[in-house]
Amino acid sequence: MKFINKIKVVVLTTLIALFFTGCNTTNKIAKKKLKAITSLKPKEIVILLGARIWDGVSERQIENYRRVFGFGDTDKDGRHSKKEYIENGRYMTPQARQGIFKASDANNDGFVTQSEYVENRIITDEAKRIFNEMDADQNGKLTDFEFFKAGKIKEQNLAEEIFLVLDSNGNKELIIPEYLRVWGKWARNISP
Ligand SMILES: [Ca+2]
Ligand SMILES: [Ca+2]
Ligand SMILES: [Ca+2]
Repeated sequence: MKFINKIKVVVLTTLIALFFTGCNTTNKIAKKKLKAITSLKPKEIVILLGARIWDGVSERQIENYRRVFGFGDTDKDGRHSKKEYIENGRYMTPQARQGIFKASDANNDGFVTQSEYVENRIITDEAKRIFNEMDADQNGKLTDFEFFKAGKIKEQNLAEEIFLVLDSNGNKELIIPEYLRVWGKWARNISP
């Protein structure tokens, strides 16, 4: 019995050691690969990809976003609660609304104010438009080939690194929610 326990401990220790070695190796690879991208501020990356954020949106469009915000703010306190937006929302799935709510709530206080909402709409609507421009076959998936072919980033190393970071699950193609998770942070000048 004691012998078995000893073996268990040895196996466990080895597994833990292997796990940490694995993590270290991954970190080293990530650091080694990401060289060109580290010379840029997060926001500079989306600008290279064509983002203009506040400069790319008309006063009329902003007004429209504010109006849409107002429809969801049923108690008119100037912010969306989780109940107002996630539970009582009508567009998309509750899961999608939860993701959007979390991304919009920039200061993480559990409410989305009108300005947080408007900023998120500006960032994501523009990001989706840029995604669709690059998605040459219009199938809703942006492959690494399509991304490079779009030619927004001239420097190949940098283009590869940007794609690598956007492609969270490493399958060499991006879908909109995956792409927006990273883009949303970059556009707010936060490292993903
Ligand atoms: Ca409200
Ligand atoms: Ca908030
Ligand atoms: Ca495609």
